[in-house]
Amino acid sequence: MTALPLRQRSAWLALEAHRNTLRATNLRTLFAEDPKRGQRLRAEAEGIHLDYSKQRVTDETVRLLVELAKESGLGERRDQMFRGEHINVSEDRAVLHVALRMPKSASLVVDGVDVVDEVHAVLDQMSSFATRVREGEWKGHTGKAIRNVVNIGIGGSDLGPVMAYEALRYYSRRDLTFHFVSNVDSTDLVEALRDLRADETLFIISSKTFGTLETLTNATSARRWLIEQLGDESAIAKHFVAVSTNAEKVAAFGIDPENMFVFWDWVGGRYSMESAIGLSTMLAIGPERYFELLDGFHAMDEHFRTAPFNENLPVLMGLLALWNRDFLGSASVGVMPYEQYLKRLPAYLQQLTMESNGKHVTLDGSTVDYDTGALYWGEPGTNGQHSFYQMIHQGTTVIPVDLIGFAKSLNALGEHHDILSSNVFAQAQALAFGKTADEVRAEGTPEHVVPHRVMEGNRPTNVLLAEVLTPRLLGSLVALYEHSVFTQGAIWGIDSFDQWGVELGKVLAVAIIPELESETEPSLAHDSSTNELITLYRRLKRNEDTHGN
Ligand code: G6Q
Repeated sequence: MTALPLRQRSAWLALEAHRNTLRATNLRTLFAEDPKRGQRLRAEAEGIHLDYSKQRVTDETVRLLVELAKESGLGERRDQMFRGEHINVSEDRAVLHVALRMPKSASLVVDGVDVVDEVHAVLDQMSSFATRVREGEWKGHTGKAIRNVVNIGIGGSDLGPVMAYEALRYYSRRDLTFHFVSNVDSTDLVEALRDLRADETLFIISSKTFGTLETLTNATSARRWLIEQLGDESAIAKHFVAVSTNAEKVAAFGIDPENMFVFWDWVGGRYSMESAIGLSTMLAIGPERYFELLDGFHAMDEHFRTAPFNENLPVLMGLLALWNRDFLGSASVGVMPYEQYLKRLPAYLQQLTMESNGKHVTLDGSTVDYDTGALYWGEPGTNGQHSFYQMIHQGTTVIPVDLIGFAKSLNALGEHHDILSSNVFAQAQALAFGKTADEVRAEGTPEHVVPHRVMEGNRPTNVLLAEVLTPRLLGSLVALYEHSVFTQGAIWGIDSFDQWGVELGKVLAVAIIPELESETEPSLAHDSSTNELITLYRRLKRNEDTHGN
């Protein structure tokens, strides 16, 4: 049965009417009228506790949102993903990152091939390679063990590895150093290599297509650096490995297919951190811990696949995000991990959410008449509190926030952790309940300052709380956000797995490169602004005095 257009579905219409009645109340009143609200509006899965009682919802909102998910065919679409159907319609591909974390004993046959067998064959290859490097058995060209690992990749081939490395640093080998080079800005590569010895350095060239200009440019310069340092082209064999779906291009680059770790076109770049793209993560934390990470992902996948929607953590998170976006008009979401090791999580989630759901047409190509993906951004707490939280508390735009906390620190030190965690709870409290003029006055505030100190409150938060950051927990947390994104995309009826806007960027610059490089003045046929900018750039580039050296 095809669902009606989104805004004509009965649950959508009911949610619009319901939203209008909710406008008359606020979180202060909702909590005052319902002392058990905080006990009830919560959910848990795989050790991640979600308190959504400080969202601007009631039981009725949640009931209607769950209705909307059902009416939109979320369950069927989820099952299609798990069956390996080509739900990425614009690229005609299956979407099977869930297969990357299935246990060896599982089986998923797609187009006649058991993809779980293929996944585990690569995991075995990665494990044996990682063990050899970690044990010092893999020798570099001059017979030295590897001490430095440099991952070269961009977008999905960088953000996952760097986020996971930072997140799991506590569990990583400290006698190995890890560097992540993504930007085609030469400074990124030059600074990463500055203090490294080539004979102890391993490069992982991570690129699904092996055709990405930034990555190939960095990889080519890294290869030149290595050959210059070691004086021998054959050194590449011991110092370069590739992670890709494209064996021909890897071979053409000069990397032995023996040193290649494959993945498949059914793994999207931003969903690839636990494919062979995670090789740097496995080198850092070792195969055993890497499998714990996969187990965490898989456990959340199973929860998403089987739990009823009203107890399903990713479904609830997705529905709340959709509620804030489409019914309360919030265009932006802040993600604030109160865990230093998760400092790159906001950047990772930014790609996951915005590249997946920043779409303007539905699966059949019709233009949407509702808002899709929000802007995601964030910083680790409590640093954000001393800068942009001002706007979250008192700005004219309501910004829902996910606050992510842990009950234990991996580096317990005096009272640091309780101070940190108190901020999670206090921020959620202040955002929800604010401060009235009377409360401000009661603090002895002079009358002319009172309006400035009033906080209107009623600002929604999710609080996600877990015991401690482990590889398993990280897997579950990332899968939680992945499936929340899926839930939203399924209701919006968009393709959350293509990225034509990103593809555009890959070709646009290529036309301009020769115009910047050309020795002779090129004839420019762009718009007048682009022509002027290119001409100015060429003039400034010729002006040797502007370097300051
Ligand atoms: C991810 C995107 C994009 C991609 C990069 C790198 O979903 O498609 O971020 O990961 O453009 O692409 P390659 O891995 O092919 O180099």
